[in-house]
Amino acid sequence: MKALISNDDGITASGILAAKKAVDELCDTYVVAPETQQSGIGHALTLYEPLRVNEYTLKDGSLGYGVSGTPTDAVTIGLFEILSEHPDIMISGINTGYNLGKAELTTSGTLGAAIEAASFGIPTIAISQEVVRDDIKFENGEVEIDFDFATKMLNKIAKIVLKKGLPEGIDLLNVNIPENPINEEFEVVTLGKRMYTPIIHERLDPRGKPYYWIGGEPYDFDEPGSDGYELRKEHKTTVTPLKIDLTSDISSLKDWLK
Ligand SMILES: [Mn+2]
Repeated sequence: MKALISNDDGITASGILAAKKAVDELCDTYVVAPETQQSGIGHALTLYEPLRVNEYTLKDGSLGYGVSGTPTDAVTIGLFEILSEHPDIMISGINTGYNLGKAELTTSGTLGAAIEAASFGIPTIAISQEVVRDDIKFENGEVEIDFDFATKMLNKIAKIVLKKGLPEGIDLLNVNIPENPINEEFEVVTLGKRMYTPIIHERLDPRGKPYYWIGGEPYDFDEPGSDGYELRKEHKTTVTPLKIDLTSDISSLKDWLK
């Protein structure tokens, strides 16, 4: 069996090796990921620049492919240039920092890569590790994070996906790993409300003109049963079933148009 592994933190990030380690015993693994930090890039596709693919020796000595673009670019090149056939599973992550709630999933590059693979019918897992320390979330390369528990949980759920595929109507899974887990179970949860209140930082450039930097403050805990609550407050490993089809209620729109 084959696994395609990508991420949005870049090919040199520690989390991608942790994902590879989780499925190395189960599959032939192919690591194809952006060369640079792409967090927040969502499902963007590069159409106006050429893309380069460079070979990297990963820290476990294996070969990886770094793509000079977005997570979606990396998955596209992985699927149609590097692999000769579709993989049995695709994994995006392990992201440094959680990916929670309705609003953030479309800006997340981790989810962008996952959605791209899932759109071809490949059973896909997006997986993210909660980190309480904000300063290391957007670091390139190696970060001081213990991914051992995340690797263990990913191995567990990947085995099920490889054996059974995903249930009918579910295109991909969004998994979040707590920093201080209380057990080794998966808690099935809904997407909660948005996780951050946007904050605009205005500063002045050396010529006195303002520039802006988007940041965010996390909301308080969400409702029980939602991903934000169960991960952040209850310290559970959460999994949300997702589908790509965003179509809403056809009949109510038809009525509304009358
Ligand atoms: Mn990221």
